[in-house]
Amino acid sequence: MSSPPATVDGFVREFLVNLNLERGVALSSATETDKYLALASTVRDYLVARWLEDQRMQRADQSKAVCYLSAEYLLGRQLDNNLLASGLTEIATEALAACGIDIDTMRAHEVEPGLGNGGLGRLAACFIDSLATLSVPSIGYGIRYEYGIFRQVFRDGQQVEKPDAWLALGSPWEFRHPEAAQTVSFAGHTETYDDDGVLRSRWVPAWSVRAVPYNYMVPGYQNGRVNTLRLWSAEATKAFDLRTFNSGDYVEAVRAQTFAENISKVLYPEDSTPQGKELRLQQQYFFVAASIADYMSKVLPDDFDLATLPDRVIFQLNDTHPVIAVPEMMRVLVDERKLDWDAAWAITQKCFAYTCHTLLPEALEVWSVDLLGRLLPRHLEIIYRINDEFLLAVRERFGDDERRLRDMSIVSENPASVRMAYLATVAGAKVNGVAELHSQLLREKVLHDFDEMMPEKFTNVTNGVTPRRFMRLANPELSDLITAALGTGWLTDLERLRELESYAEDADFRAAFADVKAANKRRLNEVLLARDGFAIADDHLLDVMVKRLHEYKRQMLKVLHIVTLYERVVSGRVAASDLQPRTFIFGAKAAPGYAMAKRVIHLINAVGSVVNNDPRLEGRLKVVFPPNYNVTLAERVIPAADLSEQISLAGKEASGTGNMKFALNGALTIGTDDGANVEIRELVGDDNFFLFGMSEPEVEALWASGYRPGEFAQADDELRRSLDLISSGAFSGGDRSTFEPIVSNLLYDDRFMVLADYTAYIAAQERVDAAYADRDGWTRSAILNVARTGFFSSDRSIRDYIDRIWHAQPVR
Ligand code: 9GP
Repeated sequence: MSSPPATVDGFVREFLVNLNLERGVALSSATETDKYLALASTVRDYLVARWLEDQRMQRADQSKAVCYLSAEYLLGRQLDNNLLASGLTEIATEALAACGIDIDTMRAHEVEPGLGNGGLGRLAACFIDSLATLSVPSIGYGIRYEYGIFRQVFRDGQQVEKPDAWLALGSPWEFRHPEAAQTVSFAGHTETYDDDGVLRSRWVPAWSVRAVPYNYMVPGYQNGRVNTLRLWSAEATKAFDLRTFNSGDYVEAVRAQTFAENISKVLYPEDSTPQGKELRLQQQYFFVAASIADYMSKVLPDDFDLATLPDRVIFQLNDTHPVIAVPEMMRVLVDERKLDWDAAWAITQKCFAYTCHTLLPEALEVWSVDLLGRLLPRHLEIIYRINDEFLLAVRERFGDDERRLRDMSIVSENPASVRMAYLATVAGAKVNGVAELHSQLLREKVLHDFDEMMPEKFTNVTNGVTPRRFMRLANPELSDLITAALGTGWLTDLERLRELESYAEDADFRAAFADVKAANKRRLNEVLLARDGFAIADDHLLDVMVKRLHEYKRQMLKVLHIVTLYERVVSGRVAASDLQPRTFIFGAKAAPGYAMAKRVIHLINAVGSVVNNDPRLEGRLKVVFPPNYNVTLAERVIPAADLSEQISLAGKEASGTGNMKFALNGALTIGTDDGANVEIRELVGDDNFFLFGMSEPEVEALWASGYRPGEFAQADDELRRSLDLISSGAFSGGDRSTFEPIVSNLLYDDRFMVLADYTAYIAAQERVDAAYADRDGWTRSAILNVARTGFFSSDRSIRDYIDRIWHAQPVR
């Protein structure tokens, strides 16, 4: 099969064929949706020949493949990315113009698939882009949620969640493959049986669903490679239970169908605490069981020697969500393929590797033995056996150290539960954290006993982001400026940005760089005006905090900064004219069940409406909080930012990836020594980064000595005034109760120690103001941020995974 001719005429022809034959409409009567869908089909047509060829090669090829198992992929819009990857952007723009269509309206028409919560899901999307760009044989496996991350709207300043019906207009980038469906079973019981003299166990499940795959193309950047993302959708095994239906009980028949389909109905909108437990475990098992069965049946020939499986595949576990794949692999090898336990375990231990993405204990998933036993009884048996054998090994190594045996046990008591991170650590060939500090803390704290026993398993791979989406597509003007300076090639070799260092000393380049930033602010304004009806002033420092709303990320510290500036002016201690004009942009979704996070959203909006409308500020401070922060909005906000807020409590943010995107787009960071901030600061230098706050050891020491937040409020007048102002009802129409829970939490509880870092944060913000007053100096620092952060390309992360964990090879 060959692709249509890569010319404007060829593209026009293909587009019209798709519009006429697939959509069944003429150009003159086509709606925007018709045109968008025909355009997407056209782009697909150009990619499909390569895709089929790559699939064929991957099947035929003996080289090792990476199966990336992730419950989330936060893909962002596809059209522009696929045009860029296939080198068709210009041709498509001209071809559409010839048909009287503006490509920007097509871009705007696309609904992004929000199949992830935040950083973890976006990282998975960056990684599959890099895997394709580096020509690594790989497949991404996940879930095709019918509803992605909820759409956030604000009502009276408070978050309201709306369903995200991203499939409503059709989904032109996917290919449904019912013929490749797998059956995934649940519940029931286990039994032993005599298999030709060998006593074996087997699982007799109670019910099953069909897992139907949808394939997405993942094109590499202009290298002709197209990998696959395979997302599973749950369907009832028989669409309608005919017998029940014929007997007249169609309600019951439909109920069965709904029950099955629920499994892939909705992305769990939780960032770091597992909830909705049973359905979530169903989702996890559903997609990993389907993926393993898919891989084993599609790729491996019938006579395959399973002992060599580790030479053919590595399953990368993206956080604990897919870890149930470990006992599933054991079940397949032992129960279905009839391997003995030791042989199966030796294979399994080489076929998995585990990435941990958190340090928060509540984000390390734990499943109750009761639930596991009900839903996956055979898997529970297998986990018990893995644990028994592991504890024997611990005993062999450390003797009867009861503390160690208790703390390292995969199955914990009271309440009886399975620690999935421990299971992954015991089973995985490698365990990695996602930034240097995070990996170090994993070894020293969260998984310390495991590190003592098997230090060779632990490694680090610092996260990265794809420069194709987050520089070339999000910031075309900066990309053009860089290309004018360095020539092409830097988008796939991001360390080349180093060559920009000398340009930081070139006044013309600095002026051009500043012009790009100004243009990006105008581009952001276009979006904000259209979307939310407001815009930011040109001369304001743009101070941005966009990420999930979580107490550990400390949006409250940012709020206290704003309230402090406001209080200084309204109390008359500072003249408004002495303020550095600033616009604060927030973007954040809170998990629907996370009350404190939702209160903070309410407070940000409330502070915004007071600050934005108080004439005493003379318009010098503005707070904007566009709802529904997503990848599409990130692509506009990040390139426009001057200041990137990365202010989590040290030791709590595993890595962050937003921090990298900002630095690569020339924003300066104000940040704590946390996650990948540490590496950003080391690379850009202290002069180009605003560091503040306690280090991780200081945090630990303060916590151990007994954190008394009230003492910090006593010691800092401005902090007390700001807290008092919030408590007084100044931002809640005089009602003192609305935000009282936030203030008392900060004063009496707060695990995330906002008040302890307040004074240092305010001082650092003053350094920001002073630095911004020298605009040319600021621009120099911004250029150095871009020049020195090429390390954070996800291509480099993938190379690190290849070298340190996968030992797979690119196949060109
Ligand atoms: O919180 C981490 C974030 O710091 C990291 O950048 C991201 C990707 O590695 O993963 C997040 N973790 C989770 O979402 C849950 O573990």
